[in-house]
Amino acid sequence: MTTATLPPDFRWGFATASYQIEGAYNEDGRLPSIWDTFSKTPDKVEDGTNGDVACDSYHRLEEDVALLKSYGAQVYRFSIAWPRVIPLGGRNDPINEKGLEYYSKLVDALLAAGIEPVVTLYHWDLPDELYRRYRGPLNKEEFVADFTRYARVVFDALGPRVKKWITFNEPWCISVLGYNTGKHAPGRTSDRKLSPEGDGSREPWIVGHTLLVAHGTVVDIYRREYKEKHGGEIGITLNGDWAEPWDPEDPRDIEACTRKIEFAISWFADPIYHGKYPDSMRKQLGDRLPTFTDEEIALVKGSNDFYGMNHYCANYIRHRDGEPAEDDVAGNLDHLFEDKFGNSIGPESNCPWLRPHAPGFRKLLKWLADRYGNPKIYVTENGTSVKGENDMPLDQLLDDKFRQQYYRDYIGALVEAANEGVNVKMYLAWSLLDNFEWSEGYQSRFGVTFVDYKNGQKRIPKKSASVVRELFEKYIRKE
Ligand code: GBH
Repeated sequence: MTTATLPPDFRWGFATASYQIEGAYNEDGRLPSIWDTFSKTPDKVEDGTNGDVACDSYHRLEEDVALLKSYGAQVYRFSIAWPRVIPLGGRNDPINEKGLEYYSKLVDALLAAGIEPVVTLYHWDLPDELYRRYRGPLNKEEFVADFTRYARVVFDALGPRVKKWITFNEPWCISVLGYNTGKHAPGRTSDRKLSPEGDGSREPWIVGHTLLVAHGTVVDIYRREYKEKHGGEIGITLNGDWAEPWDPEDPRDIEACTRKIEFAISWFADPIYHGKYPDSMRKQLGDRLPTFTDEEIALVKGSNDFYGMNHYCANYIRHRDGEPAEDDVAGNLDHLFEDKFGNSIGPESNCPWLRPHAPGFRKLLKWLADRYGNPKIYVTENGTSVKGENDMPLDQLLDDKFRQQYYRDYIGALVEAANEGVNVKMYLAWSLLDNFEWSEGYQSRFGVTFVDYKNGQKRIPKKSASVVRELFEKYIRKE
């Protein structure tokens, strides 16, 4: 057991996202997002489900806040559904006061319960109309202008009460899953069996660029017009997992590990902290990777008050020989679960991509601190699904030993990183509730709370909820 501790100002809690929990897909003026459309397209979601009802959180605001309070959470991260607030999405389209009211009530209820809200502006539910009009972030000028107006509307409505803002959740996922593999909305890819439109070799880089410029633009507005009077801070959340070399003796695999993290994380973090895209990406992608104008990079560089970190797992990485494929987004390498000697990176979860490997969390925190000048880090997501959880008898499901161990190991690794000087100040477990797990539907559960979808979305705490609490009560110093 580690003896290291976390500073008294460290905060912890839970995270969710609008489309994954809210339901009420057509109520009080909400119009479809690209996820409504995508999930209702045959074969896009594994179990054929969607977010029409999800956890019904739109109708269970008080219940969810009470649940958070009962868990001892200090912070709750949720996202705002743009199509609730501006149903058509655009800068000249009407604002839906009813939509804003829901979030306003949620913020009030959290504050009354002594829980700090952390608000994500965009967790993937783009108004469908903006996709129809101009293909969303593929159109930089339109998207930046519309996102900017949306952000202002939200800052005006919630600003003084909300002190922590996240512009985008995981621009990598938005770009790559939405515009290269097509596994997420809007499902664009070069594979014509999957999508009638799309160019996976160009579009993800354009989309990523748009998201960076939109982030930088909104941060600039926040800092100039809101920061002083609202006293808050703003950043972006990036996903990124750890990489271990397949052959620890092969310098090409070691280099591939760095490249893998650069393609996943530094794609966005380098422009924000260093003012340029990574050399490894420029080298592989040439002019398919856009360039920043002077004006753009002035907005993007230095645009994080904190680094939002989503982290789940690790892979062994093996370099590939030869030229990368045109639509390669990973840096010409393979992601593996076993190394050269047959060692496994970690046990199976319920997600084909997720195998816990807690030492990678400490290593990645350190890597980020070293590369980006020890920024203030908020861990905005970390958690796991459990293999077969959906089919377990309830008592076994509620005593979620695999998830409890995951949190012990990962929160332990976080504490070690903090002890080594990494400036990490917040930790949010993913997720408060079992919820709509995107293209995996409801088969994979990430909650510390069981949601009984067959029984009116009834919530029942899993044991991991109290484990997370006990860990932070043990680790956070009192003074
Ligand atoms: C997060 O993404 C999301 O922010 C959250 O909404 C989600 O519920 C949570 O994770 C759990 O999944 O199989 O090749 O398509 C985590 C980062 C990166 C994890 C992409 C899944 C899929 C790779 N994600 N990855 S692939």
